[in-house]
Parts: sequence; C-alpha cells; structure tokens
Amino acid sequence: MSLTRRDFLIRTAAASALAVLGGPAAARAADETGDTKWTKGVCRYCGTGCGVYKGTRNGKLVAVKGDRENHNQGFVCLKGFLLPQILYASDRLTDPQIRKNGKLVKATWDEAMDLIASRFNESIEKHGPDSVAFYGSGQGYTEESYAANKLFRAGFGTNNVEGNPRLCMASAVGGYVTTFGKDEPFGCYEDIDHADTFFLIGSNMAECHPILFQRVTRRKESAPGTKVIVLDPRRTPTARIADLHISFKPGTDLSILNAMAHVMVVEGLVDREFIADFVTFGMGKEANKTWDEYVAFLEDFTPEKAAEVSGAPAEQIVEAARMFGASGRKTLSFWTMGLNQRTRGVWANNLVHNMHLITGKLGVPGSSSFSLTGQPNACGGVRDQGGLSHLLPYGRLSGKAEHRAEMEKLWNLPPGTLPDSPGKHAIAMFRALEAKEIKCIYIMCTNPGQTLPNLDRYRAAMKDPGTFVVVCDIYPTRTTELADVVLPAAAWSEKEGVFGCSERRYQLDAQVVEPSGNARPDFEILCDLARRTGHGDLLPFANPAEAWDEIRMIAKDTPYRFYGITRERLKKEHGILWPCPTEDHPGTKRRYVKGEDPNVPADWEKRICFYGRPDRRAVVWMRSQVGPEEPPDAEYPFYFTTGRVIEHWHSGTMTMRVRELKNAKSTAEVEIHPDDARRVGVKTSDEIRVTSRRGSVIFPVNVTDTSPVGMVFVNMHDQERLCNRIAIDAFDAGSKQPEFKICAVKLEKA
Ligand SMILES: Nc1nc2c(c(=O)[nH]1)N[C@H]1C(S)=C(S)[C@@H](COP(=O)(O)OP(=O)(O)OC[C@H]3O[C@@H](n4cnc5c(=O)[nH]c(N)nc54)[C@H](O)[C@@H]3O)O[C@H]1N2
Ligand SMILES: Nc1nc2c(c(=O)[nH]1)N[C@H]1C(S)=C(S)[C@@H](COP(=O)(O)OP(=O)(O)OC[C@H]3O[C@@H](n4cnc5c(=O)[nH]c(N)nc54)[C@H](O)[C@@H]3O)O[C@H]1N2
Ligand code: SF4
Ligand SMILES: [Mo]
Repeated sequence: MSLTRRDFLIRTAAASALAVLGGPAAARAADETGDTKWTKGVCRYCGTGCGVYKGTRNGKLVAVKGDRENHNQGFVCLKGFLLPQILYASDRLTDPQIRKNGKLVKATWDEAMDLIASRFNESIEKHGPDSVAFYGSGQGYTEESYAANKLFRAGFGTNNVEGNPRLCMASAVGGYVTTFGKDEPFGCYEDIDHADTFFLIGSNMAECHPILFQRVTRRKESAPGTKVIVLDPRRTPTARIADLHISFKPGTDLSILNAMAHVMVVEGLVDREFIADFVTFGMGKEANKTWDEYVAFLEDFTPEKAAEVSGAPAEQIVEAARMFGASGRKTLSFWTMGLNQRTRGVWANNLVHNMHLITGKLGVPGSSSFSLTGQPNACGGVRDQGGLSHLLPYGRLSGKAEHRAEMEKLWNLPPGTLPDSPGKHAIAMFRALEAKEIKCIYIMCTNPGQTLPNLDRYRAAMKDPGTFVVVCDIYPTRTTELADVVLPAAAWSEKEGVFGCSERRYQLDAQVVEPSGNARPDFEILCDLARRTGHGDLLPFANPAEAWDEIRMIAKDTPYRFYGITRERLKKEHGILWPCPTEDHPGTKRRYVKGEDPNVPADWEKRICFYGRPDRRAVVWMRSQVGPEEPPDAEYPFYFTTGRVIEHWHSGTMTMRVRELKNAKSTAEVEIHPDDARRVGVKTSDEIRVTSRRGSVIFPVNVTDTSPVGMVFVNMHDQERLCNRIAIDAFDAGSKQPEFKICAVKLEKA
C-alpha cells in the first residue's frame, strides 16, 4: 500500500465511505465460498464496540463483517475487518517461558505457574501483601478483570490492582464523578442522529473512533444546518469536516472553555429554568457556591483574555459559544485523550460538563456530554468492575469501610478481610517497583514496556533482577523482553467474555476457534493461579459464564444494576445498555431521565434526577486555567504530543502483524509544520532527533500543516522508536492520569 493509499484510507474514513467499501464486500466474498460459519461477537479494538460476525472455516477464523442489527448497522472499519490476521502471525506465543541465566526459555504450564505461585506467596509472607501487584487492561474481558480483582484484593490482600485505563480514562471518571456523582456517560450513540451541533474537543474521531465518526458525518450530510466544531491544536482528519476548527496552544483549553461559558452567560444563551431545577455550583472541593458567584468567576474569562492565553482568535471562541449554546438546538460533545491526558484533565472534563449544564443541553435525545472511551472494555471491565486501585466493584471505593464491608458480605469473606491500605495508581505502582517496595507484578493484556511515559525509568524497574515480573501476552513485546515469566494467552476469538463499550452497552464476544498452541485464556490462568496460591475457593468457576452470574449479583444493588443482562440474553441480543435490572427490562438509553432510568425514584417529580449526588443536583465547577507541567522554554522550544493513526492499535503488537496495515504505515514519524521544518532545516523523509529532559529518539520527518507551528506530533505504535522515552510522567492531581499529550522538546536534524 503506497502513501496515496494511506491518504485514501484517511480521507474515506472522513468521508464515511471506508466501512461500506471494505467490510461487507469482502465478507460477502468469504460467504460465497459456501461453508463459512458466522458467529456473533464484538470487535477487538476501540471503545466504539462495533458488533461483528466472525466467519470460521476448517477451524480457522477467516473473515469479520459488521452486525447489521447492532449499533454500527453493519459497518466496520478497516482494522476490524482485517482482525483475523492478528491470530496467525508466525511468532505467536504458544508456550510459557521462564528466564534462566538471563534468557527466556520454554517451560511447561506447571513449571511456570508453580514458580509464579511460590514467588507471590513468598513475597506476601516476607514483605506483606502490598509487595505484590496486578497491572491489567481495558482490553481484557470483564470476567478476566474480575477474577484478577477478586484474587488480588480478597486473596492476596492488596489494593495494588491497577490497569492501563489509568493512562486513558481516569480523568473522564474524575469528571463524571465530581460533576454528576457517578461515573460513565449517560447518553447513547443514537444521540448522534438527533444532534444539531457537535462539539469535538481533543478527539481525533476520524482515526480513533471511525464508525462513530462516520455516524456523525452521516448526520451532517442528511440534516442540513448540522454544525461541527473541532477544538484540537492539530488540523486532524476529524477537523476536515468541521464548520469551525479552532487551533490553539496545547494545554490552554480551560481558558477557552471558560470563555465560551462567559459568552453564553453574557449573551443569554443559558437555560435558567434547567439551572434552577438541576444545578448547583462549586469551587475547590465544595459545591456551596451560587449562580452569582459563578457569573463573577467568569468575568475574568473574556474571549479576548482567552485569546491572549491560547492563541485562538477571540471571534472563533465567540462563534463556538454561539453554535454550542444556540437555543432550540441539541448539542452533543465528544472528547478523548486531548482532554484526559493532562495534568488538569479532570478540570477540563468539568468545564465541558459545565457548558451542557448551564445551557440545559442534557437528558434529551441529541444533547449529551459524552466522553469517548478508548479501549473495548475500559468501561465494562475496569471502570465499572472496579479494576483501579481506589475502586471496588460497581461504584464502591476501596478506601470506604462500608463499601469494603458490603463486598466482604457479597464475597462471603470474614469481616476485615479486604485491605484498607490504599493501592497504588499506575505511575506510583511502577515507581514502587523501581524502589522494590513492590517485588512481584502480574501484567496482563497490556504493554507498559512501551506505553508508560518517561519510559526508560520504568523499563529499568521491570528489567531489574531484583523484581519478579510476569507478563501475559499473545506476542513477544517490548514488555515480554523484560519479564521473568512470559505466559502465552489465548487471543480474542479463542476465548469468550463480556465487553462493555463507551455507551454502557454490554455485549458477549464468542469463542469461535481453539487457542493457538498451548496458549490459555487469561480467565483460566487466573483461576489456576488462585488454586496454586491457596485461594481456589475465591474463583471456583468452571467457565466465564459462571463468573458473569456472580458479577450480575455484585452489581445488583448498585446504580449499575444489570442483573437483567443474562448470558442467554447476551447470546441472542445485540448488546444491552445498563441499568437493566430485570430480565424483561430493555436497557437504558439515557441515564438520570425519569421514565427511562430505573434508578430514578418512582416518586421523583422532575424530568431529571442526578441521583448520584446527595442534593440530586449536578455541579458546575469553577476551574481556572492551569497550563501543562512542562511548557516549552528557550532550551526545549517545541510542544511534543503523541497519539494515534487510523492503521495502528497502540503499541502495534497486533496491527503491525496485519500485512495491509503494516504496509500502509510501518514507522512512527514526526509531523512538523513547513515553517518549523524550514527553521530546523529538515524535509520529508529526513531524520530528526527529538530530545526532551527524559530521552532522545530519532524519527523520520513528515512535513505537513496538520501540526500547528511550534508543535510536533508522533504516532505511538512504533516498537523501535519509542516515543514514550520522551513523554513526561507528570500526572493529574485528582485522577493520577499522566500528561502524555504535552511536554517540551528540542529538534535537530539527525
Ligand atoms: N486507530 C486507533 N484507534 C484507537 C486507538 C488506537 O491505538 N488506534 N486507541 C483507542 C484508545 S485506547 C484511545 S484512548 C483513543 C484515543 O483517541 P483520541 O484521543 O481521539 O486520539 P489521540 O491521537 O490520542 O489524541 C487526540 C488528539 O488530542 C490532541 N491534543 C493534543 N494536545 C491537546 C490539547 O492541549 N488540547 C486538545 N483539545 N487537544 C489536544 C491531539 O492533537 C490529537 O489529535 O483511541 C482509541 N481508538
Ligand atoms: N505516548 C503515548 N503513550 C500512550 C498514550 C498516548 O496517547 N501517547 N495513550 C495511553 C493510552 S490512552 C492507552 S489505552 C495505553 C495503551 O497501552 P497498552 O495497553 O500497553 O497498549 P496495547 O498495544 O494495546 O497493549 C495490549 C497488549 O495486550 C496483548 N494482548 C492482546 N490480546 C490479548 C489477550 O487476550 N490477553 C493478553 N494477556 N494479552 C493480549 C497485545 O499483544 C498487547 O501487547 O497507552 C497509553 N500510552
Ligand atoms: S470503529 Fe472501533 S470497534 Fe468499530 S470496527 Fe473500527 S476498531 Fe472496531
Ligand atoms: Mo486509551
């Protein structure tokens, strides 16, 4: 595939034709050969959670096509359509390996599992439960994450249960919890078909959530007058459909968002009735302020001042506010890592919610404040299921005695079993490994040896012979090369489990082929580890379906309430949105809305009930502009940002093994504006050295006006050129999510 072919991919994604072209036609070809068996499942990759059918023939997965009865209406993007290839590269891990004399050598399952069990038990005995840790993923099935969560907390006695969603969704969780009292978006994808204005901020949907972006594009094409606002420093493929694209200095969104609210107030675009009924105001940690105090707070955030801070023209800020707040129109916001991966990620999330709350654009079809989730099961498997150190399953907190007591009852544990010592968030966890406070870590379905920021530091910690690192993956990676034990996992389609995507939709992904070689499903491996460490009674399940029934019970008396989502329903239906309390409940499209959400009390008289908050009101938070941890200066004069391209999934372990995707884009490149390229003295295909205070990497150059002057972008999938050696590991004070999106670098021709 040539460069023009790549450009074609992106353009067609933006023009929404890609999915129609690719998937169904080729799947039909597979069908025409006659004996292909199709089984319902879910795409392996992004948080869009497209429903698929998997085609098998002679015991092999041969094709994937979109499920017409699911939300994606039969569409899949190119990555989804090419999924079968991820199972069959020649270097699949098929046997366990143990490091001996510095080298990984093949071992039996018994040898590997006995070694892990004895090392973990020994460490707990000698150094206490907090000397062990689990680092998981928003890409494991819910049953898998649940098994690990229960084993580590209830069995080993530690809250060191974390996962890569900390790098991804923690700020969104922080935003939802502080504003609305409960995590998770409350609208649904169908809102796209009703929206008049789309506000896309810090999200490159065209490349990262292509099927949802296609739905936005279709709405725009079919409903004249639909407006799209894009706020991203870069002119991404997403920005190509924008009626208004605002580029600005990275890390200045808070000033722009407050200035938009300022304009809404001054121009009377606010909904006073909605505010009186459903909103309260806050600053710091207390929700004890008034509307007048909020208006006074905003006085400082004029569009002109925001323009000074951000570099965005004041007129554009005013125009964005008018488009967002126009009365009688429905506004739908989407955002992803441009807001979350920031030292003020939670605040940025709060400020988007604010605009919906003051304009009353919430809780009706087409109006929602919707954080897009990155991974296929970050919502269902980690946020909901409680797979972060401070959480327990289904909205409970590990630091709250009454929540621990509740879980102890549900898990039949003696009172006081669950640990009260706080667990470590991702960065703290790897720092503790470096300090050897954590001595044993089990890493599952994630590749931190490539994807953590300030990477050299944490690679050294994993490599250190004084730490015991277990890595479970489907291929050799930049993390398995650091491991003491490598376990071969069965991949997507070689095992079954539940995924929960961005819109609270739970779906069952079916097993359709046997695991490769001696690989085993993560769920089975964890149950085995429980038995060998003496905690077999915690995970007595014969299969994931039995765990799912326990999970439904655990969620039953929480706001998640998906007791009605049985395995049998999941097999038949095409995804169900929680809450769904009973087997005859259809699921909930819009949370907090009376008549739709079963959690709204029956005697509640108003249209909306924010039941997650004690006063049943959502909070408009006053949050000032605070910039990034490491802005450019004389020595490191450029902003450095990293992210994604449409062809590749994160660290590239899967997509680089798909021929067409690898050919379309193999290496990472530095996207640099023509003016900067001239200044630095480079042209496309030259090499450039990018250096931050943490590390230095050489990349090929791509001169393009996608990046604004003063900012360079690198895609993160390259396993040779590790962009995270450069990225900063500063994190948000509330969410602990690292600031992948912004640090300072210098550039030299290499
Ligand atoms: N093809 C593909 N799709 C994926 C993934 C993948 O690896 N590949 N991964 C999935 C996952 S886990 C995730 S989290 C999502 C991520 O999805 P996105 O967040 O949409 O993707 P990114 O490329 O990480 O970053 C989005 C944008 O943030 C912008 N940005 C940088 N700094 C700022 C800033 O200061 N303010 C604002 N407003 N924007 C800024 C960048 O220019 C970039 O265009 O994608 C999911 N989908
Ligand atoms: N510079 C930079 N770094 C980033 C980001 C960024 O924007 N910029 N974004 C961050 C974000 S949002 C995210 S979500 C993370 C993602 O970071 P990671 O989760 O580390 O990246 P992946 O490549 O998705 O890693 C998943 C791993 O699981 C393996 N795998 C696949 N299927 C299975 C399975 O069934 N079982 C097991 N055990 N393993 C399996 C894959 O081969 C792969 O090695 O990266 C973060 N890092
Ligand atoms: S949009 Fe996401 S979930 Fe849908 S097919 Fe593409 S990668 Fe898979
Ligand atoms: Mo992510």
